[in-house]
Amino acid sequence: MNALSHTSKPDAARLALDVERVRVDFPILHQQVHGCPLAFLDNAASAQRPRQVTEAISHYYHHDHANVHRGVHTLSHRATDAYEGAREKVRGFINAASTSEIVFTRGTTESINLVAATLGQSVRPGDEILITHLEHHSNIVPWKLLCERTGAVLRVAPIDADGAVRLDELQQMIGPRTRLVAVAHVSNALGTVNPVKRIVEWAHAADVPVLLDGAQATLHAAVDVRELDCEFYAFSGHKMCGPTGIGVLYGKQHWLEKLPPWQGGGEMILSVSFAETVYNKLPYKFEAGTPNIAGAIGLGAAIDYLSEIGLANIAAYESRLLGYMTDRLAAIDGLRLIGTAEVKAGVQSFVIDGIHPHDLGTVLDHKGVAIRTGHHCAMPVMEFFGVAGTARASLAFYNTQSEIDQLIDALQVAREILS
Ligand code: C6P
Repeated sequence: MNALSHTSKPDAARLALDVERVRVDFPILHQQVHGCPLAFLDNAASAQRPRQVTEAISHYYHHDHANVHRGVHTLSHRATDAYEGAREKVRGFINAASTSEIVFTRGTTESINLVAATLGQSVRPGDEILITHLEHHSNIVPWKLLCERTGAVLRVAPIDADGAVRLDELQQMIGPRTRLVAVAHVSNALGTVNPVKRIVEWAHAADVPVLLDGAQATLHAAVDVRELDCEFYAFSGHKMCGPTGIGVLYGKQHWLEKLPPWQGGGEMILSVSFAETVYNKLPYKFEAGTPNIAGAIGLGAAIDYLSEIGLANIAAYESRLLGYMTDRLAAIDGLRLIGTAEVKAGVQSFVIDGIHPHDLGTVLDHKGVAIRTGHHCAMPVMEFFGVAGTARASLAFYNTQSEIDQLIDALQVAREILS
């Protein structure tokens, strides 16, 4: 059962994660910042890489690098095998039916733009794209651009004071003009986990496809695209212990087949003449140019790593850690939690009366604590809560309770200095 699901909880008796053992794999965590041990609590912006990922990348560059799908020589075969092997790992990780459904991109942003650009070619004036108020800019701006290009209308399902989507309203907004529902699986600013399976069911009842922005989901729990039944699922390697510059667009095969190609160039064609171009089969139709081979291999290594720890173990561990962090934050005088939905993953935003989040972030940095401050590329969320920005602590499975204690101690110091 999907651990980000609203219907099941992992079996606590089966779960175990030895955090001290895990931390050995992350050299970057073992350093001092401003004379204090680093407490890295900015994982929603980008998670850290274990040794296994960086070693897989350097092994590839030291032994196997060549261009893929192009050479008859040994190194090109090895590089192709490693690259396509990574695609198979991604397929297994999200339980897609076929590697044809796994398109490598630069990340979530590019994956969403790919769908907006290609699906957009058949969108007509008056058609509607439905998103929610808690989206990251990457799941807002491509749709706004599409609406400007086509005369379509962007509709936005509201959220409530806890930062949960108002589901009754969302369901009612799906109608005969809706061409796509595009929602975050997990909100980056609030940590809200959307009940995406239910949203997909509502959309499908009206024959509407669904794109899920999974940027903040894949590090925290198992994702099963066949169980979710979404048409598209977008995510980024760097948010799940893989490299930057690599990401994935999952698309159901018949949807990817009917979408036109996006970028043109080498690799995405079978034959080209000045009169006619025959496009390559899936997924290569959407992978123009030399791909990020090392990035894909690194992402494959990250998937191996996460799978070995076990996504159910990760979800259970993080859920306990998030509960501890939220309770301790809530006990601080003058601190307001932003994002208190019932089902959450890995993230807690907050503001402290009279203190600018950037000042807070700077004092925390001097205590070795890395958090993100600002609007988190989710300005409509900030506007809804009436704040210019928040401080946001975001967790990964290698964080510890003592790092959260360090955060709380640093916040107390910040309050004394800044209040
Ligand atoms: N959020 C954060 O600090 P890219 O940059 O393409 O890898 O991911 C974009 C993106 C899309 N959707 C969601 C829900 C996201 O959280 C992000 C990236 C980072 O919250 C950087 S702004």
